[in-house]
Parts: sequence; C-alpha cells; structure tokens
Amino acid sequence: VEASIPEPLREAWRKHSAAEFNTKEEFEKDLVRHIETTLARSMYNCDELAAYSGTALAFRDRLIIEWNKTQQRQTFKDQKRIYYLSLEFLMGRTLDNAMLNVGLKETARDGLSDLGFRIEDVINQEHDAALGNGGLGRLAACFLDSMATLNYPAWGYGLRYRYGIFKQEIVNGYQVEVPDYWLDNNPWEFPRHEITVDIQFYGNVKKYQDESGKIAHSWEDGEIVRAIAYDVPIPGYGTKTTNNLRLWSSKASSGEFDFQKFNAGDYESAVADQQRAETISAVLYPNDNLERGKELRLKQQYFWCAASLFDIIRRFKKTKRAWGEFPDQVAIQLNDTHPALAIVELQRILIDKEGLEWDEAWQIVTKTFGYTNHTVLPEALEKWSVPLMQNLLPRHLQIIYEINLFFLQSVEKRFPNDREILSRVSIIEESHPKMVRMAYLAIIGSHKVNGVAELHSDLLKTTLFKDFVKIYGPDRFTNVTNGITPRRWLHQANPRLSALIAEKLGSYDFLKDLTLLDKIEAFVDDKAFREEWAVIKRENKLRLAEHIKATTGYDVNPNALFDVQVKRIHEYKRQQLNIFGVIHRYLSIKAMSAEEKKKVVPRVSIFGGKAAPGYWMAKTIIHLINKVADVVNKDPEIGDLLKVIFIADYNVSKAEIICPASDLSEHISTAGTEGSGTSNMKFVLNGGLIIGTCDGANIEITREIGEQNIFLFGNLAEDVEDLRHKHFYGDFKLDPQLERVFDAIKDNMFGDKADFTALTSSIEEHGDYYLVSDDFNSYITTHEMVDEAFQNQEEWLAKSITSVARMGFFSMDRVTNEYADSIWNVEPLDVTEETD
Ligand code: F55
Repeated sequence: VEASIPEPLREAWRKHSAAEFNTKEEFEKDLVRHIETTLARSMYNCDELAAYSGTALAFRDRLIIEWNKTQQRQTFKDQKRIYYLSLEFLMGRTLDNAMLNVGLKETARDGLSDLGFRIEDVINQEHDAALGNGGLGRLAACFLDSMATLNYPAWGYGLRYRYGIFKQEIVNGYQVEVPDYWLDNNPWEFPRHEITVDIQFYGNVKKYQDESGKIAHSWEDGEIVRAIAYDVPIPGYGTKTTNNLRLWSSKASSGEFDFQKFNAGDYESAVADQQRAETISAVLYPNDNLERGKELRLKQQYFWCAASLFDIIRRFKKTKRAWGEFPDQVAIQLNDTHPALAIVELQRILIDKEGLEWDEAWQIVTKTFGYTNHTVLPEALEKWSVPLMQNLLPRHLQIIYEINLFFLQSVEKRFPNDREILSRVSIIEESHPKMVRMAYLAIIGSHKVNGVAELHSDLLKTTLFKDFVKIYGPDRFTNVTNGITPRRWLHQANPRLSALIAEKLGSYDFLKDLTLLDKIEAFVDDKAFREEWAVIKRENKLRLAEHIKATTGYDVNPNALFDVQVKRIHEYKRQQLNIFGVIHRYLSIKAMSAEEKKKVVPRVSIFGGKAAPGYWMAKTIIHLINKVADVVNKDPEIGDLLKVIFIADYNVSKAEIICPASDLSEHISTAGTEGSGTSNMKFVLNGGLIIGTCDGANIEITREIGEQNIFLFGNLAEDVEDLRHKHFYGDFKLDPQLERVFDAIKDNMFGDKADFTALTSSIEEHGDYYLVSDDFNSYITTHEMVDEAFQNQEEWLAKSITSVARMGFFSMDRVTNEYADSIWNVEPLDVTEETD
C-alpha cells in the first residue's frame, strides 16, 4: 500500500501533516482555535462547558494523530490482533484519563489557568460514557486501557447505545429511572459513515447444489439493517499506542426513508421501518446478572456480532492469507456469552460463503475464540428459546444443531455407557419451549474458558461445567483473576496518593509495573510518610463529605469511620445484610447511657448502586436504606455517632471520588456467589480496609495483603449448600439479633412495615437463600472488631499502607499479560520502529 504513493506526493503530505501540541503555548493555541472556530465562541462567551469542549477537542486531535500512526504500524507489522467483544464498555469520563495517559495534564492545567479556568471544574463538565451495568462492563474498559498501555494490537467491539445505563434519582426514598442521553456533543467518537455492514434477520434457508454437486445452504429474504461504525481512540499510558474501540450503530439499510413506500404515500410505515432499525442500538439492557430472553436483546447480539466479524474478516482478507492462518492472525475474546453467536456466525461464513469443509472451518473457529465466564448464578446464564431463534436466525439455529450433533456424537463415543451425560451437556435443553444454552455453545466453540477468580474458576470446574471438564480434560479451563487499571483507579482518582508513592519510589514507574508498590512497605514506620498518608485520606474524605452535603444536604463528620458499600444492588451482594447491621447499630446506640455513648466510634454508612428497573426486591432494599437514613440522620439522640447516606446515581466518576475516601468497604456476598468483584481491589489500592466474606477475589486479596489486614467473616462456600438444604427442610432459626432488627421494622420504625415485608419474609419464611441470618452474628461481631481496630489509628494506618504495598498482583496489566500468554498467544507490538 505504502509503496504505491509517489515520493513527491508523500512529501506534500508529510510537510502538512498535523502537528501535536507539546508545550503550554501550543496547547493554548489549539484550545483557543477550537473555541473560536470549531465551537464559534470567544473569550466573552466561553463558559466552563465550552472550555471543556475546547480542551477535549485539543486532546482529541493529539489522540487521533497517534491513533492513525498506531493503525498504520499495526497494519504494517501485520501481527496477530486481539478482538475483545463486549456488549458493555463502562468507560466513565475520557478527558482526565487522556491527559494523564499522554502525560500532559499539568501542561493543560497551566494553560487553562492562563485562560481563567480551573482544570478540575473543566473535567467535571464531562458526561460519563456509561455503556455498561457494573463489573463486567468496567472490566472491558480496564482491558482496553491495559492492552493499549502494554502495546498489544487490540480492538474492542461493542454497541453504540443511544441510551446508556439509566440515571438514578431518589424520590421519597424510591429509585426513579431517568434516561441517559449522552451523545450530544460527545467529542470522543469518530463516525465512520463509510464503514458499514448490512445485517440480515428473519428470512429462510434454501438448500441447493453448488457447481461441484455439493449440498449448500443460503439464507434468503428477511430484513436488512445497516451497521455504521463509530470509532473511539484508546490511548495507552506512557506509550504511543492508541488502539481502537469500534461501536456499531444501527440504521435502516435504505437510507433516510424507504423511498418506494415514501413515494407511494406510505409515509408512516417508512418512518416506522426507520425507527425499528434504529431501535436495535437504542438502549443498553439494565439488568446485571439476569437474562430475560427478549427478542430485541437477541437482535442486538447478532447485529453486533455479525458486524464485528464482517469487519475482522475484511481486515484479514486484505492480507491475502489462507483461511488456515486465521487463528494465527485473530484472537477473539468473548466477554461472557453475550457474543456467543459470533462462534456460529464465523462457522456460517466459512462454510456457506467461503466454501470450506465443516471440519476445517470448525478447527479455525475453536482456535479463534476464548470465553470468559463471570458468574455461577443460574438466573444469569443465557438461554434463548429455540422458536425465537428459529424465526430470527434460521440458518444459525441449523448450524447450532449441527455443532451439537457432532459434539454429542463425540461424547457418546467417549462415554458409551453414560446415558445421562448426553442430555446434561446438550446445547439444546429439552424443555418447553426448547432452549439454546449459550454457555455450552461458548465452551464447545472456544479453545479456552476462564473464570475471573480462583474460587470462581474452581466452582465452574466442579459444578456448572463439571461434565465438560470430563469431556475435554482440565486444560480447556483456566483461571485469570481479575484486576483493575492503576492509571484510573490510583493515579487519576487519587492523584495525591499517587504523587506521594512516586516521591518515595523516585518515579511513576509503578503505574506501569504495579508490583513496584511493594517498595513502599519499607516506609510503613516513617513518621513523615505516615502523616502525609493520613492527611491524604482525610482530604479525600472531606471531598466526599462535600459531595454528600451538596447532593443529600446531610453533614457528615470527616473523623467518623467511612463505611462504604457501592455496587449494583442485588440480593446476592447482600446490601440487606449491611442495612440490617446498621439498624442493629442504631438500636444499640439508642439503648446506651451517655457514658457508654462516649466510647462509640462514629460511623458514616454510605451506600450507592442501581437496581435493575424490574428487580422489585433490589428496589425494596434501596427504599429501606433511604428510610433508615431519614430516621437515623434526624434522631437527636444519635448526633454524629451514626449517619446513613445513600449516594444517588453511582457511576464511574462517582466511584473515583468514593474509593479514595473510604476507611472500610463492604464486599459481603454470600460465599460462592460473587465471581470476583473488582471494587474490592479499588478500595484497597486507595488505602481502605475491607470487611468481606470468603468469596471471589477477596480470598486472593487476603492471600496477598495478609489476613491481619482484612476483616473476614461468615460461612464458607463449601457450607452453603448444606445450610440451604437445612433451611429448606425447616431447620431454620432466625438469629436473635436479627430478630430485634426485624421487630423494629415491624414496629413501623422506618415507615410502614408493609413496605418491607418482602425483605423480612424472604429470610424468615422463604428459606433465607442468601444466608443473611446465618452470617448475621459473625457480621456484627466482626464490625465490633472493626470499631476496635479503628480506635488505634496508628495500627490502622500501618494496615492501610501495608495493604497498598501488597496490591501489585491486582493490576490489569498482569491480567492482560496472562490472557495474552495463556489464551490469545499474542505478542506486544514494538512501537519504537518507524514504518513510514
Ligand atoms: C450484565 C448482563 C447480563 Cl445478561 C449478565 C450479567 C451482567 C453483568 O453486569 N455482570 C457482571 O457485572 N458480572 C461481574 O463481572 C465482574 C468482572 O468479571 C466480576 O468481578 C463480578 O463478580 C461479576 O458479578
């Protein structure tokens, strides 16, 4: 490609090639130019929003220049690329991250200040890109940051939702959902109107004989929707690499209107077609860990998988390689089963369009895909009804049946005496209606399946996917414990702590190799260092206190123990356990004498998180938290000893304020239910201690930081089944302290008791599936140990510093390298060589 451009032309291009700003002067020039031309403003009418837009545009210019060079380099080197398929990318804000990653935040701060703006105010103008629900979506975003930082040639593929996760408002204690329209003047995406793929739905399958007499299939008729690419540049930290996130948007295939219908006077139906097409990428499904089997969701999945695969194959075909080399050029990672249809789509393209034999095609497919499982909760495992799929994707259903047939034949051969195994491992569940089990499809179509923390991966192997371990052997299953990017979750969220660490270590190298943090353990007894550490935590708490005051009107005491639980609201995550614990504390304080009260460690219990709009029980938990807050916060007998705060609309940018401000955070899921958890890592990395169950990554955090630095409580995963069994057979006795709490609720202490019957009766009467009562005593006792530990601030500080020093393992860079080695077989690309 390069050689075809004559030298004189090249010279002209090079001479005028866009220049990147590097100095403050150059930044100011770009900034003012964008404000005056792109935005048509001036110094007389430039508000903070315009200053934000101008700054974003100046940085966007830089990113896109590096993006172009990166894409050229990657095309030229032609190495294997990673494609990360995820229906969710929970990116948060981009500007601050971009400034830090390219190393020009201080330059921008000075430049903005010259023009009369505070950089923090400018950064706060940005709207979060919230194209995700929770941990799964945020993990995808951390992957992108890390893959770029480590110079892996990698693309993310997702959907460009017009509405991300809803915004949450709290009205009279209830969650109210408000649409999140985020696309107006979003400077971070580049529409690629020329990059389109037409995607087919419905229709029917024709069998025919090809020229050689072979039976072949073609998928005909149906309806076509057009996918349009929008590209988002992903800069790495301290590297030139700027990767790409490609998001697909849906449009009617015939352009603005169907002109035939339009001219025939059928205006309404033309508009309706248009709207139906655009509906596909209109909205993110707001459920986490729940699959509802809606047709539109399946449409989203196929639309995005088919567009992404077409794009990947188009790129591969330009290299003119043989199909057999596809898995040497392409690694596709499936973020949960949401993109599992990509397996079927690749097989379909190879056999129906490219004329490969089934077996050859299937080899290519399985070598290409890897599948990450995030949960063992049965209600989160995707299943699609066969009739639904038959109608929407008739050819794909045929291929799934074929995949299943060959698979079951091989199983039957290996286990001829096991009659049960076939129905257990079949992709098709023989229910009414029949269902396609997407996790089984993903396992069968991938060469590696991984869980996200050790306990979780072990549970997969011994329970959910046990039969598949027997069939494929243990090597197809592996563990890669999750991590977080230290760029956003330490450097960006907690700049002062990052600076203090850098000062002690002599550089910011730890942001690229987080294991270097271990060197700060040597300063755990250094008085000045400890004081500085404590001051930073206090400043961060003050900042959160300001946010709480501004959003809730409540004053909280910054000397109190800030006890935080922020995450999606779910029964398995047990926010109900936490709020029952808070009520217990409230009742205890109220029963105290003035003398006894003096010994109480003041607390602020902080909650945040969204409930899926259709998840009644989760909404009830939010309601109870807010009602308890109303009562406790206004009770004159309590004063500063206890405050309860619900922070509305928890999202990535709020997490960046909350994580650095916690003394203690809660990761208290019923043992064996949380895949990994990643906020646990964010809190510890920011110097907070945690209270948690032996679940998910809590176990490995304990192993790394030492059990003297964490507050563990509750039953173990291995005992959960027995306890549930006992409850089921009537052997259930409500914990007496929890009974006191329930009595208070039933006395209407927090408003009408009827509002909370579902919550209490799920425990007292319906088997306490999440073992709230079984763990209550241990939870309360452990909180008493927390109080005691907090009274010794010197020891608490030592725990905080030691823990941070030992968190190196949880860097997303370690995670990315493990995937690269054990799943993708991909090497980083050398960015120092010139290609031009
Ligand atoms: C979203 C949609 C569906 Cl249909 C199912 C699940 C989800 C979802 O948001 N899952 C999710 O966030 N899972 C979490 O993934 C994290 C990253 O691996 C884990 O740390 C966490 O334990 C797990 O619950």
